Amino acid sequence: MSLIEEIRQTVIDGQAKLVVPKVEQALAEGIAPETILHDGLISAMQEVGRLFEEGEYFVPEMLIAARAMKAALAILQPLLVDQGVEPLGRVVIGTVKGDLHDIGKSLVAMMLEGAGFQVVDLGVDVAPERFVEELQRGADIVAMSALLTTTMPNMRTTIEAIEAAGLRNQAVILVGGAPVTPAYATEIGADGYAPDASSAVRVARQLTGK
Ligand code: B1M
Repeated sequence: MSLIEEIRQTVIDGQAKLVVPKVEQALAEGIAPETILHDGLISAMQEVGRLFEEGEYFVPEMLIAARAMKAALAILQPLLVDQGVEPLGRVVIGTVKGDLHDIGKSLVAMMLEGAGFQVVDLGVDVAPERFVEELQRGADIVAMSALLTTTMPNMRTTIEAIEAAGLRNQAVILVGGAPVTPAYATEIGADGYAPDASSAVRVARQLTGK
């Protein structure tokens, strides 16, 4: 088994303590952080999702796999995020109300930061009023993530709350997350959609002209 495959398997098995030295070893061997991220970590979470769908994994297994993924991400973060760049704009990001999935959202936040945006991460289960409150402090982009078909409608509710507060023209709205589609983004009145964290940077730059 290659080192990347070992990292992937360690995340699937939820062994947070084992994954950390393996990621450090991979970096020491000169494997690119992006390769570790995509082929090791993200690929592992896809497999965890498949095991959950097939009834082999339950919520506790998903949770410990997520912990292992986060432990590994903490090592990669400084390498994926450039330091000391002049901010391209301010982004307010969060996972919408009712949704506790934070890994994808945190990756998007990390990549945007890496590209030079100033990022305010509101966390998970973010109520529409919290997005509005933070937008009132000034932002160029409101970025929303949803991983559940049941919480996707809260993106629309948040956009409606932003409109009701008279702030719709202050910032562009970017949405994403596994169940979200470009058609859904258009339907709810978002300005942009991105399927993954690196596209989120591209779309954010396009939307803000940076
Ligand atoms: Co949950 N879960 N989960 N879960 N979970 C999914 C999402 C699911 C697809 C699993 C499955 O059935 N195959 C399924 C959703 C089904 C659906 O709605 N269609 C599901 C379910 C059902 C649930 C519960 C309801 C289970 C239950 O309790 N019965 C429950 C809900 C809790 C809640 O939120 N209220 C639940 C709970 C959990 C845990 C807490 C145990 C844990 C999350 C821990 C954590 O985040 N701290 C968890 C996990 C780990 C998953 C899976 C396995 C992995 C998610 C993940 O981290 N992926 C997931 C299955 C899967 O995704 N294959 C699953 C890795 C991450 C890098 O990818 O988040 O997709 P992702 O982000 C990507 C893109 O989507 C995109 O870029 C990211 C990076 O490339 N992206 C954006 C994301 N946000 C973006 C925003 C953007 C742009 C791009 O712009 C702003």
